[in-house]
Amino acid sequence: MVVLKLGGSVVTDKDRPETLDGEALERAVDAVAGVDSDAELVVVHGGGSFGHHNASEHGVSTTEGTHDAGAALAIHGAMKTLNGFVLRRLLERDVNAVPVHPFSVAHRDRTGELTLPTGQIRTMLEEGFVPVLHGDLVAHAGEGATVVSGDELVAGLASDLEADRVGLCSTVPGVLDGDERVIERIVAYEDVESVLGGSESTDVTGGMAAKVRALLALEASASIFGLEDLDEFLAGGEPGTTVE
Ligand code: IP8
Repeated sequence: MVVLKLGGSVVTDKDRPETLDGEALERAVDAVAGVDSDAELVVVHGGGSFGHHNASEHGVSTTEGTHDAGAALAIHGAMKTLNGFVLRRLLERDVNAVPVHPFSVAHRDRTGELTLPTGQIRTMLEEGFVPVLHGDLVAHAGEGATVVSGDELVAGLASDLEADRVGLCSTVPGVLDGDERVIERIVAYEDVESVLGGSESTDVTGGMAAKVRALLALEASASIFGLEDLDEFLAGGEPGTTVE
């Protein structure tokens, strides 16, 4: 089973609110459409220019929540709009894609720990669907609703569904060293601490340091790569940086 995250900044135009990067999105869905229809694949996409500006407008982050239903609807609605665009393009290419909206199923406890049920996703996979999740809001005990990033969903899905492989399709070709070269393999955070920063550096919003730490904690082998390498990853290759 493969979990693939399409970065929000890959498939949207991050500089313009609620605008797709049409060409990049087409390229990404073409690659997904090339996957053998028997293969089990879960897709998660981020927000990019959808969701993030609504969230910051309303002062909502992964830790600061809102109790205002209007704000919640604006943020969740933006993410659902993007999810609709992604799904439509996948369906146009005969990918059996169906939506899963985390706001309806997941929650955080008072410590911020995420619970994401996956029985429905497992059943969708068994029935031949490709579940497509997205960064979203989640109900958060004591906070109202807070943001859950696509990266956090990927980590939860990969361990719960015992994924064999995890791919993060990003705007960069991998984790870069000080000379902008792709680091091929990371087995411990200390390997990259000098380029990504110490473990005390604050990075709750999905920067590269947070991604690497989350991927190191997984059983599955994970790859971080750019859009040009998505076909290779989906064909079983290990482009970009492998985190194991
Ligand atoms: O782009 C963000 O998801 P991400 C979701 O994966 C919202 O961090 C609602 C801003």
